Parts: sequence; C-alpha cells; structure tokens
Amino acid sequence: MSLPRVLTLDADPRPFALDTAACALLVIDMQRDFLEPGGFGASLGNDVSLLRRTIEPTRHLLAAWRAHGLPVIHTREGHDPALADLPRSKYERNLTGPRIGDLGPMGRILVRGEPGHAIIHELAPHAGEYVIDKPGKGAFWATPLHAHLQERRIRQLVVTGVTTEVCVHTTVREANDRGYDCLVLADATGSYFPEFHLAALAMIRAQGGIFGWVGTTAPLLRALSS
Ligand code: TIU
Repeated sequence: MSLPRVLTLDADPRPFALDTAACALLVIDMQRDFLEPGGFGASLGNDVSLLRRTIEPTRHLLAAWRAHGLPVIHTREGHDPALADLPRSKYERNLTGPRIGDLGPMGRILVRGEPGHAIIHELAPHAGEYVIDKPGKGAFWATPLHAHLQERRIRQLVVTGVTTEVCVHTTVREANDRGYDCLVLADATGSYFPEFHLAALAMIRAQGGIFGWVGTTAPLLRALSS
C-alpha cells in the first residue's frame, strides 16, 4: 500500500502536514525501568501503573507505521555499568530509596544491559530499527541522534513515550531548537503526574505551537490505513 507524500493530520494548534518521505517515529524510553514495578521510576516514589495506558496506542501505531516501512527510532535512558556517564548530580539527586546502579528486582537500576533497562516486550524494537542509548533526559544530548536524522534528511518527528514532562519534553525542546517539527501524541505519551502531562502538552502547542504540535494516534492511524 503506497502512501501519499503528505498526510494532513488533525492537531493543535493547527493541522500537521506529515511528510512521509522526511519523518520518523520517535518512541521515548518505553523501558521496564519506567513502566514496571522495581525500576527507576518506582525508585523515585512513582506509581508506574499510570504510564501503562500509553502501551496499546503505541503498539497500534507501531504496527501501522511499520506496515509502510517508515523509520522507527527507539530511545532508552540509562548508564554504562561503570556509571562513567552518570553525572554526580543525577546520582545524588534522589535522597531517599535506591539509586541508579543499585540492585533492584529487575537488575541494576537504569544500567544498560540489565533486564529493567530493556524496552517493554509489547513494544520491542524490530530488527533494523535504530535504538539510541542516552544518559540524559533529552535524546539529543550525548547521542548520535541529530547526525542520524541529518544523514537521512529527516525533518519531522512523531513523538511518543514517557514521561511527557521529562524525557519527552526535553527531547522535543532539543529537537525544536535543531530545526525539527515535532508532533507529540497525547494518548501515546504519559506521566506519573496526570496534571503535568496536560500542562506539558499545553506548553508545546501554546503560542502558535512554540515547541511543536499536539495530536492523538487516531488521525494518524486513519491516514496510514486509508
Ligand atoms: N522521572 C521521570 O518522570 N522521568 C525520567 O526520569 N525519565 C524519563 O522521562 N524517561
């Protein structure tokens, strides 16, 4: 099934003209450490169940997106086992509970290669999909993401993942400053704080779309299936 070059999608503050020849789906940090008990999110005192509503919409979108051979990029937040890429400030920030690198129920918290660091099985990357390991909240800091996108002439990102106001927001701000148009999908992003989720989305689309566009998966799924 061939797609039109441009898909016009309902979004705020105005429709998003998705250029199917210059876009990628960016799935941020859908890791066990954030979505399952015993990981980094839980170690910070959060109820991880609040994020799980994003899984089904993201799973459907991935299937439709992959059916057209469009590029998918996944990110994972985490650190090397020696914690050499872990700023002391990040390590020391949480004063209570286990810290990054400590042993939890899913292995060492937020450490690459540990079970908890993996992307949840429902959204596991397919062969050939790019997986970016990032030590920070933003996907551009200390990663090859910008170079990867530039080489492929990708100018637009459809952004999903967790958490809306932390890694998604930081990444969208980084992307916006580097010249990418971002469409952030409200039902495929989530936060441990529902009010922060709503506020973060409002910030993106305010002032004429100061950081980007906000939409949902439904119009995109419709466009990909018609
Ligand atoms: N704590 C929190 O809301 N988020 C993070 O620490 N990382 C991401 O958002 N991925």
